[in-house]
This record gives sequence, structure tokens and C-alpha cells, in this order.
Amino acid sequence: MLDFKHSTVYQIYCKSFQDSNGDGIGDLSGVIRRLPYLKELGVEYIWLTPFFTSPQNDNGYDVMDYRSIDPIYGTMQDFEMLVDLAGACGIGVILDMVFNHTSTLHEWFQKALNGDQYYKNYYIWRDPCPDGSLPTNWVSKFGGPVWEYVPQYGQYYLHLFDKTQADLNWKNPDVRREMRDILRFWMGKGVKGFRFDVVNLLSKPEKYESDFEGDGRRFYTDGPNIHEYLRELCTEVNDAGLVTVGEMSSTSIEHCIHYSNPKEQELSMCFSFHHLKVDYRHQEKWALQAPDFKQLKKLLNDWQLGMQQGDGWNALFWSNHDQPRILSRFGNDREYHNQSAKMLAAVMYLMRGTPYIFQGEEIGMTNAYFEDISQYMDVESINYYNILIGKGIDKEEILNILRERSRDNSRTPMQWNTGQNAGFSSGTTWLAVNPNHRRINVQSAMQQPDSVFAWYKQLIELRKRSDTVALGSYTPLLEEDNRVFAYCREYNESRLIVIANFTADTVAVELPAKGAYDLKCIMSNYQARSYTRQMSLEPYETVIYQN
Ligand code: TEU
Ligand code: CA
Repeated sequence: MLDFKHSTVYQIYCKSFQDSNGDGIGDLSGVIRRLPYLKELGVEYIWLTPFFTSPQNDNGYDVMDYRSIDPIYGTMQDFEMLVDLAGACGIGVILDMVFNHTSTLHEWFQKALNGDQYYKNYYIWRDPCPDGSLPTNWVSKFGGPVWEYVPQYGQYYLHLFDKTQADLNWKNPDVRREMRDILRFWMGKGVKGFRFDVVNLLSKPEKYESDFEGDGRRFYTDGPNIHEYLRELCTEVNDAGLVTVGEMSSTSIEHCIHYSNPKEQELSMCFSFHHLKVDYRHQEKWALQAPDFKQLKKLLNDWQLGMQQGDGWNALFWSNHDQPRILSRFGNDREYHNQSAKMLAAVMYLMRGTPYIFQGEEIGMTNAYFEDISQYMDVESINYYNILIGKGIDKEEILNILRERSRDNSRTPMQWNTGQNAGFSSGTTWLAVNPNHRRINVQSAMQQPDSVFAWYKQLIELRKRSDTVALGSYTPLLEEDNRVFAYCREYNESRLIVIANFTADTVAVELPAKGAYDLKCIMSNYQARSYTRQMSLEPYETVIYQN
């Protein structure tokens, strides 16, 4: 079994990582070209976002064929070469499996539309209500209803995401068997793990009823048979010792313990998102609010302690391809670019769990700050732009919201150097390159000993060699402090303490007595300093102590 507790995963959004043929779209050969960089960073795994054949309505999360490579990303030979060469660098490949839904262009759905009852039963169909209205009032994750009408059947099919992403019927054992076959196919290619997209939405309720208190999610999240389905899906994957991570939408600690406790034999770990909603106003993504630090701290501590108690395992992450850049969000991407990027990384990646670094985070990439709606490519951003226009909200205000919230913020091309298109591509890029690549890029980061990149390298290295980081217990410190995040990790006789100022102010703290421990400062984003009971922290200062 690969040791995922001492390991760090790097998420590659293939479309934006490295283009190798000048078409402006990142591809598998581009990833191969950048393997030496990933080896230098020190990660043990790369998670590749979906590169399967797809019409790309949702950038590949709308899969047409789970066993072939979309030509925009390359060929099966490219993929096989990538697995081999990554393996030679000590890096395992994790694939992103989108099993909640398929593209409506998938052969199964096309057959379903053409009257094939066997394949019709691969999807979820409902009659209209007796009064002719939609089967339920549920709202799609990308806006609008979750039901799409098909005239030849006089019925609707369910799509929790875009209408070109039809939800699969997991009650059908043939669907479940197909999915296991697909995993077996990729295991045969030597992959070392799987990430499962929105996997806690697979098990739909027995009864479909309207939700008069919310958008419907409480009826289909962590559904009735989900644990059984996951255990069945992953039996062979688990027997082969692969690592698995489930993306959990609006879940609970209890369910995540069940998903990731080794005794249950479901998944290795879970992504949960509660800590990334502390800047939503009334739980609403499209309503801005400054991050609520107290809530952030409480959520992270609760998840750390809860999962620890239940022997579950967290995926530790600040960003992914669906989230704005963390530095622009909870840090300060202007005056304290370097300090706040380092502070955020230390706080998250020294917790109990497995770190997931999203490409570009390790050099402090920022939000896109697009000026015009025409620059956005993401289906969700464009849908919500139109929805908010329909609500009569002012254009400038909507653009402001998108500048904070759009998924395209994290999808701008990777910034490799100061050259044309930041070294990402020699052609016109599918999404605009951030002009700040002249300042923020891999080449200059690698030349500076105190860069954000160098800091990430140290954190990855620390986890690799420290059982305290990988296996130690987690105890929150300074729980009542409104500005400082601090915690302690302990393993046998060793302890590690992380202290972090989340603000641009100088903050005084009173720390617990260090007892008999001889705490040494092992990392600091200012000057190294010894552990004292009273400390005055600089803006975004973080200090790490270990005995
Ligand atoms: O995302 C699941 C999901 O619900 C979100 O993160 C979603 O994008 C966000 O809540 C909208 O505000 C996964 C993938 O990561 C995402 O890229 C896909 O679009 C989505 O599933 C559908 O496959
Ligand atoms: Ca390309």
C-alpha cells in the first residue's frame, strides 16, 4: 500500500497546465514535459482532471467515453508514457472519475434517447406532475431546474449539473458493473489512485419530492445506499492498494468518517467544503461577504477533531479548479503576497490529513481579475451571470462577484515564466493568461531561496520525513483568538506547533507553556524566533516549532 499519510498530491488541471502543440490547450505531453518540475517540488501523486473524450461543456466533467483520451489532450500512448515516466520520478497518477453523470452525448444516453429501454434504465426519468409541472422543484448546481424534458417519452431526465450532464441511475446494477469495469481498465494502465467526482450524490432517494426549505440537496446528498455502493465500487481498487478520494458535496463529519474509516473499506479520504463557504452570505455563493475567520477556524478544528476521533481521514486543501485562488480569498495578494501565501500553506498542510496542492498555488498565483464577461469560459459563471442579470442586478456588481467567485479564477494558465503566454503555450490560449505572470512565475520562484515555492517544498519534505506531521494527533490552541490560528500535533514524545496570524495587523498572543519540550523554530516566514509565552506576531506571520 502506498503511504498516503506521508504524501502530498498535486492537482493538475490539464487544460491549463502546459500546452505542447500550440493549440492553446494544455495536454498530456505538456504534463510529461513538466515532470522534472513536479519531482523537484517533491509530490508523490498527481491528480489529473478528466481528459476523457468529451464535448467539453463542463471542461471534461461531461464524459462521452470513459476509456478514451480526448484528442485535445493527446493519445493513449501519451497517457501510457506519462504513467511510466511519472512512475520513474516516484510519482503516482490519480485519475478523476466522473461517475454521477455522463455527457448526454455518451453512447448510453444516445441509445436511451433512441428508444433502447436497457440504456434508458441507465438514467433517471420521471413523469411530469399531474398538473404538468416539473417532477420536483430542485435547483441544478449550475442554476435552473434539474429536469430536462424529452418529448418522445413525455418524461424528464435528472441532471444535478448542466443539462448536458445526465445523472446515472446507480440503483441499476448494470450501471454499477460498468463503473467497476472502467476502474479495472485504468488500473490495468498502472494508475495509482482515483478521485471520485461528487461521489456522495450517487444514491438518489426512493421518492422524489419537492424541497420547500432548500434547493433539494438534502434529498439526494449522502443518499440511502451510498456506503454500500462505494464499498462495492472500490473492492478491487482497495484490494490492489490504490489511494481513493471522494469529493463530498454538502456532507457531514459522520458520513465522512463512514466514507474514510479504514474498517469500512470505502475510500481512503474525503474532500469536504464547509471551510470554503465562510465567505458566502447566507450560504449563497453569489453573494459576497468578507471571510468569517472565527467560523473558518471552528470548522477546520471541528473537522480535524471529528475525523480524528472517528478514525477518518481528511483531504487537506485550500483550492481546486472550482474555487477562487486562496491567496486572493483568505490571504493578501498585494502587500503580503509572499507572507500570506506561506502562512496559509503552513496552516493547512501541517494538519492531520493528506495535502492537495492545486497547480499554481505553490507560486502564489492569484485570481484572474477579468474585466469583461467575454473573458469567462466556465458554464457556471456564464449561467449565473445571466441569472443575476435576470434578477435586475447591475452588470458591474455582477462582474465584481465573478471576480471573487468564478471558477475561472483558478483555471487561468499556469505561469511558468515571463515570456509569451507565461510559457504555457505558443498559441492563443483557451482562457486568458494573468498579466501578473511577469511577477509571479515558476522561473523566478525557483531562483529565490525564500519564495513561496521553496516554502511548499519544505512543507512537503517535512511531511515526508516527520511521523508527527503524518500520523500525529491534532489539538487546537488559542481557540478563542479572533485573528490567530494555532494548533499542536503530537506523536509519541515529539510535538509540532503551528502559529499563524491571519490578519494584516500586528497581533499579540499568549501561548501555552511549552512544558518540558525543547521547542525549536523549524520554519518561519519572517525571522526565526524562539518560543516564548508572549509573542507579537507580524502581519500574516507564521512560525513552526518542533522538539
Ligand atoms: O464539482 C462539484 C461541485 O458541486 C462543485 O464544486 C461545483 O462546481 C460548485 O459547487 C458550484 O458552485 C465537481 C467538479 O469538481 C466540477 O468541476 C464539475 O463541474 C462538477 O463536479 C460536475 O461534474
Ligand atoms: Ca495542446
